Amino acid sequence: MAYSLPVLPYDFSALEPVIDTQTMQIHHGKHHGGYVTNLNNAIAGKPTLESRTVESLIGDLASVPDDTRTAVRNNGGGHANHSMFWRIMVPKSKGGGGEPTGELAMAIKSTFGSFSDFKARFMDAGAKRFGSGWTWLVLKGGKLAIGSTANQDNPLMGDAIAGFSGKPVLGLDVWEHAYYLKYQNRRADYMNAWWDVVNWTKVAEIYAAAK
Ligand code: MN3
Repeated sequence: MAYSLPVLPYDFSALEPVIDTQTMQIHHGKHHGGYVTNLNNAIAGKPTLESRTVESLIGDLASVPDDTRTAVRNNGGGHANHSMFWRIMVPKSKGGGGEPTGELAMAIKSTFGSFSDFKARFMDAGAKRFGSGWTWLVLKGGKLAIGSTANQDNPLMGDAIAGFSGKPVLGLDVWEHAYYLKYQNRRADYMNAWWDVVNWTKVAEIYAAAK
């Protein structure tokens, strides 16, 4: 199998009370697991696709054969998005939450005015995403930008496909499957609570690598 489900870097219960244990189990095992299985099935027997990174696949969907492209878009996007999502979170007791420091903090301040202005804009993009999707902080042309995508689209897919582009620095899953068991229809409450488990150390690493 070309792709595999990454092991979570913490226990299923570690992000309580922000994200409940059952949501983590279903989200990781069933949802992300399903994207991995379906991606592998879609590209099985196509060695030129199987040998590529998922970022390379979704970043160049035009190179994927017509009969496979939609499956790679949805499931490759799902695999890439969730692989990042797990990594950029950490339990509050192990350093989650707070504010970024260093270069990333300076870039956020110079782009959005303040950390709280950045958070408000990021959550506004998530609130306005109708149905299922993601809200993103990306690096584009050397600058930070906020936007959202539908379904499992990723900014690496480009504007023509995803409607928003850039290198992802931070992504928040706003599909109902990410929050419904605990928050029901209250997406805003989920987004507000989520900041307590953001791993800014990891996000700063991703930002540095994107630059
Ligand atoms: Mn999800």
